[in-house]
Amino acid sequence: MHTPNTIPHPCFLRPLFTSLPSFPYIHSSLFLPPSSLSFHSFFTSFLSSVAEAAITITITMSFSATKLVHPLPLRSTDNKPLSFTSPSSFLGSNHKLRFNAFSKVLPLSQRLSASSSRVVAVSSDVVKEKKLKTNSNLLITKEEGLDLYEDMVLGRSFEDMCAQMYYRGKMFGFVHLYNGQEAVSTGFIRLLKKEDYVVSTYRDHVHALSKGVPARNVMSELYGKATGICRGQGGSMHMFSKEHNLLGGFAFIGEGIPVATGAAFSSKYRREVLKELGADQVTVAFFGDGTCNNGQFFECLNMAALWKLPIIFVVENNLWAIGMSHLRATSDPQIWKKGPAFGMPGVHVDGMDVLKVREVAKEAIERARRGEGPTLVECETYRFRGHSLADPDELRDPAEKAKYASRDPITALTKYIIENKLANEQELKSIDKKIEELLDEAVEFADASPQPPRSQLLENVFADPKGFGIGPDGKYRCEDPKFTQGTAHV
Ligand SMILES: Cc1ncc(C[n+]2csc(CCOP(=O)(O)OP(=O)(O)O)c2C)c(N)n1
Ligand SMILES: [Mg+2]
Repeated sequence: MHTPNTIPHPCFLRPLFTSLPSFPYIHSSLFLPPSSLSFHSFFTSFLSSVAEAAITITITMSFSATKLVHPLPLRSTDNKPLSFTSPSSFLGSNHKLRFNAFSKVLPLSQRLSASSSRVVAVSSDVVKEKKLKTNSNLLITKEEGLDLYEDMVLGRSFEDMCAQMYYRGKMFGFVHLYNGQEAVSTGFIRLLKKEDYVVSTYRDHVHALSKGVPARNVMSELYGKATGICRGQGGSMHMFSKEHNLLGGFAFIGEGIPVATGAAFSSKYRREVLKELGADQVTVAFFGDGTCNNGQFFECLNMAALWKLPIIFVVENNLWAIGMSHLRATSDPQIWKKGPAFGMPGVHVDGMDVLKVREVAKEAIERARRGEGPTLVECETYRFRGHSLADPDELRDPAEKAKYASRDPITALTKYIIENKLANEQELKSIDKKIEELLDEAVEFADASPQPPRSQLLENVFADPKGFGIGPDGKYRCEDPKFTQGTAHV
C-alpha cells in the first residue's frame, strides 16, 4: 500500500516538533528530563490534576448497561451545576452538548490555574436544543435525509452481499462486517469534505463507502482482484484510497490512531508553519471500545490535546471486543470521560440515531476546522452480526441482541423521513432498488476482474523489493522466474 507523501510517519514526529517554536502549547519543559522540573512546578501540576480529577468525577452520566453510575449534576464554566433532564435508559441521549471554550493559547502557568475551572464534560442531546432554534422543527432537509438514507442502506446491503459472497468462497481470511453501526459512519463521514482524512479499523468497508469509494472497487478488493482499491493487495481489513483520503483499515487494533494523529498534525503543520491556508483538513479516526484499553489511544489523546490537533476520535462502542464484554474489560466503561481527563471535550451520543450522531459530528468537525482542537466522541452502538464472518455469535445474550435490533438505525431514519414527510415510501424504495442494482454490478465487476500478477506479491512488502538478495547466478533472486512462481529456493 502506498502512503501519501505529505503525511509524516509517526516516528518522525518528535524531531519535527523540536523545530516548531511557533507551535502553540509546546513548552520547553516538555523536552527536559523530569529531574529538571522544579518541585514547585511539579507540585502545582499535581494540585491541578487533583482539582481536575475532582471535576471529572462530578460529571458522570448514567450508564444504563452498568447500573453502576448514577447521574450527577454537571458543572458549567461559571461553576453552576447543570442538571439532567430525565436520564434515558440509553446512555447520553438526554444531555446538553457543551464544548470547552478554552481555546486561547495561554502560557503554561495560566493553563494550570485555569484548568481547575474549565468545563470539559459534555453530552449529546443537542437535537432538542437545535429543534427549538429552527422554525421547521426538522434537523435535516429532504436532500440530506435521502443522502443519509442512501448511504446507510448502501452500507447495510453491501455487507449483506459481502456475507453471501464470503460463504460462496469468493473471499478469504477474516471479514468483519459493520451491520448495525451504520449511523456512526454515515453521521460523521457524510459531513466531511473530500480532502478530510478518515482512518478506519479492520471493520472498514462501510467507512470506505461513506467516504465515496465506489462499491465495485471495495468489492473487488475483497475478492483480492487487481481492480480493487489496493489492487487486491489489502483485502478486507486494509481499505486504502489516496484519492479519497482514506488512510486505511488496520488489522492491529489501535494501529490507526497514531496514523490519524500524524495526519492531523500534518494539516496543522502545513497550515500554521508552512502557511498553506487551504490546509484545513479534519481527520476522523474510528476505533472500537476494546481498542480504548490500548496505550496508543492514550498517547494520541495526549498529543492531540497538547497541540490542539484538528482530529476527532470516534469510539464505536458496540459493547464487545470479540467475546469480551466492554464492562468486564475496562476500569471505567464511560469512555467519553477520558476526553476531559486529557483536556478535550468528551461526548457520549446514541450511536443508533444518525441524526444525533450527525449533530455531534457537525459541532466537533466545525470545532476542529476552526482550530479549536480535538474531540473524543463515544458512540454507543451495536453490531448485528458476529465479530467476524467466522464467528457463530453464540456468546451474546439473545435479549441484548433483540434490544438493539429494535433500535435499528435504518428503521429509525426511515420512520423519521416518512413521519416528517421528507419523502414517501416510493422514493425510498427506488433508492433501495438503485442500491440493489449497484451491488449486483459490483459483484459482476469483481467476478470478471483479473487476479493480480504474481510479480505484485513483492510490491510494498519490503522497502527494497530486491531485498531477497543476489542468487548464485549473480542475479537478483526476485528476478528469477521461479521466484514469482513460488518455486525458487531462497
Ligand atoms: C494489537 C492487537 N491486539 C489484539 C488483537 C486481536 N483483536 C482483534 S479484534 C479485537 C477486539 C477489538 O474490539 P473493539 O476495539 O471493541 O472493536 P470491534 O471489533 O468491536 O469493532 C482484538 C483484541 C489485534 N487485532 N491487535
Ligand atoms: Mg467493540
